Amino acid sequence: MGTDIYGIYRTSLEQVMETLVREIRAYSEREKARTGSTIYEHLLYRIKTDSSMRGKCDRKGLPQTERSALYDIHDAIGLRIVCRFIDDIYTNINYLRQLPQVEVVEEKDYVRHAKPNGYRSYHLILAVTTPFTDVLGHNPGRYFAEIQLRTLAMDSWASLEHEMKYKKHIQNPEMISRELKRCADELASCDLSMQTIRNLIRADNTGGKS
Ligand code: 0O2
Repeated sequence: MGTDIYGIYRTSLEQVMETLVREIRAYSEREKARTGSTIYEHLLYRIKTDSSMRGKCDRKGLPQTERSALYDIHDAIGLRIVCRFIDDIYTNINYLRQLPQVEVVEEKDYVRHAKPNGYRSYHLILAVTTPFTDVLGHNPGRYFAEIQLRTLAMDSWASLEHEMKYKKHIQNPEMISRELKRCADELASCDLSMQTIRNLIRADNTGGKS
């Protein structure tokens, strides 16, 4: 067995991830108490495996070092917030932006600007300031985390598409890509309809009270 690419920083990585998870869960609990509904359906998180990180270093032409894994590559820590409605994605993002010790260093809005294959998701790269040393030897340190935010529909599509990408014996890849894109667009249309329905219900409820 080789050495762990994260070396002595693995425990710190885990602590940073656990802190983010705790903050996001606490926010969801507060929102539930305030509004009666949760702000996301699932919260998933992982440290990228040693072999997957080594593979990513190779693909990017980087040496398999701690510095590549923790400084040049930004998704050693990955969280996925799966929401029921599109608006909830942006509500969660606004919350993440105002967290102390957190800076958004990169973002990609594949929700409003889907990838050509139909992939939809909002990606944020956060730099988290920590009371412990980072791979550059700085203290306070900076650790990166990638947060992916998507709806349940976008998430189910991405899981299936990801699985199919690894099936090497697809007979008609052009047709499959076209069909996957069509499904992604149909699901996006459903997401918009569900959002509209929720807005209508909320407007009715507000109207009833005034
Ligand atoms: P894994 O194993 O899921 O972590 P970079 O992250 O810098 O290498 P890129 O492409 O600029 O590359 O980043 P981007 O677009 O933000 O995508 C990062 C992650 O989003 C990917 O991580 C996937 O998890 C997911 N993703 C992006 N595009 C697609 C897509 O078309 N289909 C699916 N199913 N997922 C996608 P990794 O590192 O590739 O893999």
